[in-house]
Amino acid sequence: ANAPVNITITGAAGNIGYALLFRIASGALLGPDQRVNLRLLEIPPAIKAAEGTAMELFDSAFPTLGSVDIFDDAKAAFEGANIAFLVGSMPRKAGMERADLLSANGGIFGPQGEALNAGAADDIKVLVVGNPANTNALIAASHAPDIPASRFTAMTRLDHNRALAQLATKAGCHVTDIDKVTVWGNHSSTQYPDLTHATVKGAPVTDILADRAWVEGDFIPTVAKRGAAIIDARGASSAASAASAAIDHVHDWVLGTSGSWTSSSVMSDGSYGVPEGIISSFPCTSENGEWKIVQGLEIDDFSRGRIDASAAELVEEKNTVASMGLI
Ligand code: NAX
Repeated sequence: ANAPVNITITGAAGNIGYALLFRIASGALLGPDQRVNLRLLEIPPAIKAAEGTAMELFDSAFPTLGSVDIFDDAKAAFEGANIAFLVGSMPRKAGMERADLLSANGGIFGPQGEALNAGAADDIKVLVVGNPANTNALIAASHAPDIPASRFTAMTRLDHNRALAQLATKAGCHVTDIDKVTVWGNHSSTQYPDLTHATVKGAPVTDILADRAWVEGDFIPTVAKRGAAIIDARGASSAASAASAAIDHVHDWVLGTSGSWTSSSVMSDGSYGVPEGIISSFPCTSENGEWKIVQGLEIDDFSRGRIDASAAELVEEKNTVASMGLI
């Protein structure tokens, strides 16, 4: 069998962590033949809860689970990590100023970037889930000069999956019939879920795209505001669907997208006029463990405006954290 893969999960005792750990341990991430060692990073008040989760992982007797270790120190938690899910963060709370939000996250993702730089394995792949995910990923990347920036990604796969589900309902098909959906930009309300190139069973969705009232008045806002709708319905934020999307993201990154594309927030190289040096969502394929931005897509005027607006928000976030000395 292959050597076990070391996977560090921050915020492991939180809601998403609880859903994510069991999926990883059960083999959903890397398949039934790959053993995984879990390294859980939490803050001291949540260590006891993490220990409880570790007891349940132990009790599940998963054939693919190697070990479970718990840490409250980032340097120790990232030592030897091949994959890191950065889930724990300081998301925006009611009444919180933007500057306070970004500085609190700088205090988390700066040191975590340094710890990854110091001790992670050479093939480290990082997925940032904790919000504001794209800018948190940028902060971590900027504190890890020895790790290629392409290894730091942020999660827009949940938005992508939400877009697939909405389109499948509209088109009366299954999500597996759909291809070439893209989420562009920031994991925020400015994100642009784009159906311009989408196909159902290989055919373009021309009629659906012509229904601008549905695309602009229903589809885009439903996808972009789905997080709030879930909170409204459940009384708690998306957890299992977020964990599932995190699994999809890393699964496809490691094992490849085989012919199809997905949405991943990666370091911009200037493709599609998105400024270099921000971590923005693009249509991406993965081969041999490397994301590649799909090239050559035609961008119409409507898409241009939406992509530019979301990229502008990311540039503004970048400028704010730069002015605070966080990157
Ligand atoms: P919870 O509050 O349930 O869990 C967060 C956990 O992180 C807590 O156990 C906390 O102790 C831990 N934590 C805080 N600071 C830490 C640090 N410095 N090191 C290690 N652990 C730390 O939140 P949950 O519902 O699990 O959501 C986690 C994050 O995902 C939030 O930031 C949330 O906004 C974000 N989301 C991102 C999504 C995306 O699509 N990118 C969607 C779902 C979710 O909203």
